[in-house]
Amino acid sequence: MTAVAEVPTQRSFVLIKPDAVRRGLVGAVLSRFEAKGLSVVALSMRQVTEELADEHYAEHLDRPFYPPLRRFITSGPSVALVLEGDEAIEVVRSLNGATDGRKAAPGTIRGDLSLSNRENLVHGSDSPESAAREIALWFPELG
Ligand code: IDP
Repeated sequence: MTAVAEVPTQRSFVLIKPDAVRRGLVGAVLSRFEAKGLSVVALSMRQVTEELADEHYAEHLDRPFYPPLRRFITSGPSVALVLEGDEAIEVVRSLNGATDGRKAAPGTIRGDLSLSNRENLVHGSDSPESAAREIALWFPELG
């Protein structure tokens, strides 16, 4: 009998960023994830503090783009989510599109709705390890 590869059910941490809230795109962004078949496990509107920004983006603290990124991510409320589904981490990344909205493929959230490398509407965990770290940071009650 041929072994069938298991498709892992995963959880991804997603942040709908302040530009999306300001532009009235929370519903449009969330709809894409729901329409794909991902389930909302947790959802919370948050004003990101500088401390939370530094923890969330710990790997980027020394990058030249970090100070303006921190100003942006703390510039207004965001919507934090945990989404669950088959291969949710990669599925979310592919729905989000490339980091730079100008280069992101049409059909992706960033490709259709963003013209910016910084104000790119949405964050999604980039690996199972990042997802576990980010979910514990943002939603410790899920642990
Ligand atoms: P990702 O969000 O697509 O995973 P990362 O490289 O993890 O991309 O960068 C985190 C965030 O930092 C990006 O989503 C974007 O908002 C911002 N960022 C990344 N690179 C640049 C840059 O070169 N200029 C300005 N902002 C950037």
